[in-house]
Amino acid sequence: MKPSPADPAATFYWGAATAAYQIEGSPLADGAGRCIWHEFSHTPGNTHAGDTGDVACDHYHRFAEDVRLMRDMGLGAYRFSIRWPRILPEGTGRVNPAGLAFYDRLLDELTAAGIEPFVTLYHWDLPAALQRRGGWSNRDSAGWFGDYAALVAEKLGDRVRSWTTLNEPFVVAEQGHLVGAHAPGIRNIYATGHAIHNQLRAHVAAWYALKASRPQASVGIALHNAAVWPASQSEDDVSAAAVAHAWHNFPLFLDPLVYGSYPAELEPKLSPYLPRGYENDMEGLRVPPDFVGINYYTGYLVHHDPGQWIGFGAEKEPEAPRTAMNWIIRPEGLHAILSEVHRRYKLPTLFVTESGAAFDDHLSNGAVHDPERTAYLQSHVEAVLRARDDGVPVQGYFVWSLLDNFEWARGYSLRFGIVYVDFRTGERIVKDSGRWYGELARTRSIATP
Ligand code: IFM
Repeated sequence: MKPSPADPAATFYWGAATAAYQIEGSPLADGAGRCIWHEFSHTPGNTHAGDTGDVACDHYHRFAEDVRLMRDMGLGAYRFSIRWPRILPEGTGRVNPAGLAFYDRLLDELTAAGIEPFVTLYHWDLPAALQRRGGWSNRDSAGWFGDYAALVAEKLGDRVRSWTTLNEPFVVAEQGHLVGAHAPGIRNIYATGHAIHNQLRAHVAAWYALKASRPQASVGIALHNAAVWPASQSEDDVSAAAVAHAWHNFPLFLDPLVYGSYPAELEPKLSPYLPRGYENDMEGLRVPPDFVGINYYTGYLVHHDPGQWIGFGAEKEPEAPRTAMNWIIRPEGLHAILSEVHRRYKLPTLFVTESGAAFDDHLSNGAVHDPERTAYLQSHVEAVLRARDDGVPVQGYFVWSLLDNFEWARGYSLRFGIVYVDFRTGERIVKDSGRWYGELARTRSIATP
């Protein structure tokens, strides 16, 4: 069902999601600056087979074709991200008009196709120039991000109602600053704590900037989630699962934004690594978002593990069904996460901003038969609809991803798309799962109470 322009909340959005660095290619075209993923992926040894986002899906040149594809599939919404250094090559200061013009054309195409844009401001491509100044470890990062948000809102905000500030700030902090498997490739627990806290401050700065420029805008944040259950009912495993949940799921960011404090289960472990005097920021962080975006892929069992700094480990579960990412398939966890977000915060709107799976796809005779992905999507959509029936105000579902794309450190070795991309020619082929999802989007309209 197409959204009603008069009342964006009166419909349920069936959409698909992407991120700039993963699909656009041409990262330095027309005056754009380097981002941290450009530098990270060009550094030998950091990504599968040395893959980079230099070409990716060439969406930078094929965006009009991609919008037509979504329109023809019947999708009502598209979640994409803006690449900060396309617009501000050094991250602050000098504006690159050609970068703005690209997103302007994309928004025009979407508007003409009747597809609702859901814009994410930050999906991991920090301007490299800002990393040289300390990146998310620098307290000034909140101001840099707020200024960028204000610029985008002013220049592009006339066609955008729904803004996501940050995508998965937990993954930025953990994979980028603790594990070092993602850009900027840091392994420092203090940098991790600073990245968590400063991204929260940046989200709030952007929230105010967007509201100042576009008072009607709906502003939220998209958060990483993996459902966890204790491996046993022992006290140790139960409390390990509570810490795991607080650490990598929505509470790490929503507790500060809604209640002005870090989750109680976590704060004793986390506080030594947060910036000194972080307590003084907490009241200012209490700015409940208009919506929360739930990114959900997997769930697992947790046991107590004193050998880990955070005190938990994952059970092996050899029999559990998995995707090509080796992630366990647990649709019931999506229902559990949505239900708990609603119970704990009572925010007006939730979206599933990412949901999907990588499988080993093959193109044969011009078709991609991917029944596992269709089954995965079907079971997760059912979990969402059950949550809605229970009264959880979920307003949309975005498949990750529209296109096969650059899967970060895993490069092009994993395919998440509902549309197959031939990376030699750039050709797009709608997979069977894409046909199934398009049919759902065209025919399944859901009224909001
Ligand atoms: O590809 C990523 C995306 O950029 C963020 N969320 C998880 C996806 C699959 O790993």
